[in-house]
Parts: sequence; structure tokens; C-alpha cells
Amino acid sequence: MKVNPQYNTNEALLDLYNKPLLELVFEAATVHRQHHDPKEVQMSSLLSIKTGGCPEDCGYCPQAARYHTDVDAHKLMTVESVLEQAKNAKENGSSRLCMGAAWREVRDNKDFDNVIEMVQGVNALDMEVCCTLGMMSEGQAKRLKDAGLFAYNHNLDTSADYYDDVISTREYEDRLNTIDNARKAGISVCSGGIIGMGEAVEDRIGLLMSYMQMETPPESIPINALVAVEGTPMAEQKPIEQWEMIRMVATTRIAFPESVVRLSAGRTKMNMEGQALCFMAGASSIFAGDKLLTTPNPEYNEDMEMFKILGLTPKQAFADGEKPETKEDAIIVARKEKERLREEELAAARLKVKPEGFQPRKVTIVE
Ligand code: SAM
Ligand code: DTB
Ligand code: SF4
Repeated sequence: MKVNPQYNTNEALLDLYNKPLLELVFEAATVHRQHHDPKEVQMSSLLSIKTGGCPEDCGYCPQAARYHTDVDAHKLMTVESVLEQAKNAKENGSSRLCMGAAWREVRDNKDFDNVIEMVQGVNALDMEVCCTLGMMSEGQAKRLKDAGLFAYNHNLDTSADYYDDVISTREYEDRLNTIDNARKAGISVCSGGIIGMGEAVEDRIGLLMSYMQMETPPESIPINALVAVEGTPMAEQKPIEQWEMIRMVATTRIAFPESVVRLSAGRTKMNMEGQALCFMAGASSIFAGDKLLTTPNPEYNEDMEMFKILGLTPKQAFADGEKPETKEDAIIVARKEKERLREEELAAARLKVKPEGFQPRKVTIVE
């Protein structure tokens, strides 16, 4: 049961969200136990492989070039440094690496070729590889899949109705198309939203209804609380109550019994008790490590202490799906072959410039 048909209308979902809190958590915990091991929580590390300078105007985002935030723009990280970070994350218990780029969309260029090599490299480390690179075509999704991508993160963020209040540089439909492209390429879909952006409760329900209406809902649904960053239009938003996070997690868990609900951004503003109720209500994944993409996240040791107290264990990689096979990437093979031929040509040219008839100097050895 991928979606719970009992809650496939706005009214039913809203009633569920507004249930007495402990009733809601109890129902969510019951559903969670029917479909998941309640002791296991996935630890996923985020890595911003290309930071800042984004042309989009997402009102919540510190990486949009047009807002004056403390985030400096950086070009794409090298494949080597990404693999080094991936190894660190794995040593610290993360079974998934999510690589984020502050791009509006994927372009077919050298940067994308490098991302393909990053995906190949991280998959070879036996970690689940996730990317969030903005909009992408079906062909680009296929290349990522063949490189060994496990999941693609592309959030709808909020309801279709509230979307225009948050972002004007793209349409809700664009987001849906990219999700569809990931799906068609056989990639696991990670898509969720942000609460605390000034939206009404109905918009939170509207977001979940968008997933209800999909032929296949996302395998993973991240629930983020807005991280209000100075310089963004949402800097002054009032922080949400922890209860709201618990309600949203619980409602998502009940509506999508088989999906992984991810307790995502906003944990630095929650105490351990609040997070414990989220785990009770069916959250089974967190972002681990002291940084999300650009903003702080709880320290690794703090999370390990929390896991110990709550009796949680990190989930192994590929517990929810087979490890994707990495296939050769024709574009990269062709590029490398071209580079090799060019190198050969240059080497030959270097030999040619040596003066013809060159004779080594005669040396007479005097005994
Ligand atoms: N540029 C790509 C895109 O927008 O799809 C990928 C990176 S973008 C930073 C990934 C997601 O991070 C966004 O869709 C949004 O849901 C989340 N996000 C960004 N800034 C946030 C903030 N301040 N608080 C909470 N979530 C945030
Ligand atoms: C998701 O839903 N949340 C993550 C991940 N997917 C890419 C991103 C949170 C970003 C928070 C703001 C920042 O650190 O820049
Ligand atoms: Fe750019 Fe993504 Fe941030 Fe929007 S959320 S401004 S697309 S990096």
C-alpha cells in the first residue's frame, strides 16, 4: 500500500493533521511498525558540491545570487575532493551521500560529466548516491542512473497554490516534470517540502495531496523546517513549533505508509524530546554531520548520543533497494579518448620540434 486511500482527499488529510496530537502520533507509530523497523534510522550526509550564485529566486534559499547572504559562490568541487568527503561520511556511519548543486537546471557540459564521475565514484564506495541538481531532462536522468545514482531529490516545497508566493522563476509544473523524468529513468524519488514559510496548514496538506495524486508517490519524503537565513526574503519568519513538525511527520507517515519520511532541515531548533516524537511518529531518516548544504545541523556526536539514548541504530545502505549497477558513460569515454589522442598529438609535435640531424656531442675519454 503505497498511499493510504483513506486519506486521499484534502478534507480527510486535514482532519488527520488536526487530530489530537497523541492520537495522531499513536496512529503514525502503528503504521510505521507495519512497514518499517522502528529501531532503524538512515543517516544521510549532505554535500554542497556547487555552492551559491544560483539564478533562481526561491524565497527561502541562501544560495540565490540575488539575495545578500553570507554564502559565497564556489565553482563545482573536484571529483577527488568529493570522494574524500564521501569516505569521511561513510566512516562516520552515513549510508547515503546527497550531493547538492545550486543550479536552476542540469546542463550538458563538463561540469555534468564531472558529476557523473562523482556518482560513479560514490556508488563504488557502496554508499547510496543521491543528487539534487535542479531541473533535468529524461536523457540526463538516464545518464545519472547509468552512473549508479540511487535517488534524486527534487522538492515541491509547498502546495501548488502557495508556490507563486515562494518562487517566481519556475513553475510547479517544471518540478513535476523533473520528478517524472527521474521516475522514467528508474531512479528512486526523494521529494518533500518546507514548513514555516508563512503557508497555511491547508498548503501543507496541499503539498501532500500533490504526492497523493502521483501514479507512484516518492520513495522518500523530506520534511524540512525553514532555516530562516539573514538576507533572504524569509529571514523574519517566525520559527515553527516543534509540534507542527511532529504533526507533519506523522501525517506524512500515515498517508504514505511505505515511503521513508525524512526529518530534514531544522533539527538545530528542536530538542531531543521533540525529535524522539518525530521518530516515534515514523521519521526514519536524518541528515547527519554538522552542516546541511550551507546552514548548521546538529553535531555528529550529539546525534550519536541521541541514537544511544533512544535505542536507534543507523540503517545499512541498500536496505530499501538494490545497489544500482555503474555502466560505462559513452560521453565520458569519448571525451577521455579525445583527450588521449590530443596528448599523443602534442607529444609527437614535441618530438618533431627537435632539430633534424641532431648529433650527440662527441666526448673523448682520456684514460
Ligand atoms: N538547486 C536545486 C533545487 O532547488 O532543486 C538543488 C538544491 S536546493 C538547495 C534543495 C532543497 O533545499 C530545496 O528544494 C529546498 O527544499 C531546500 N532548502 C533550501 N533552502 C532551505 C532553507 N533555508 N530551509 C529549509 N530548506 C531549504
Ligand atoms: C532536503 O529536502 N533538504 C536538504 C536536501 N533535501 C537537499 C537541504 C536543506 C537545505 C537547508 C539550507 C541550507 O543548508 O542551505
Ligand atoms: Fe537555487 Fe535550489 Fe536555492 Fe532555488 S533552492 S535558489 S534553485 S539552489
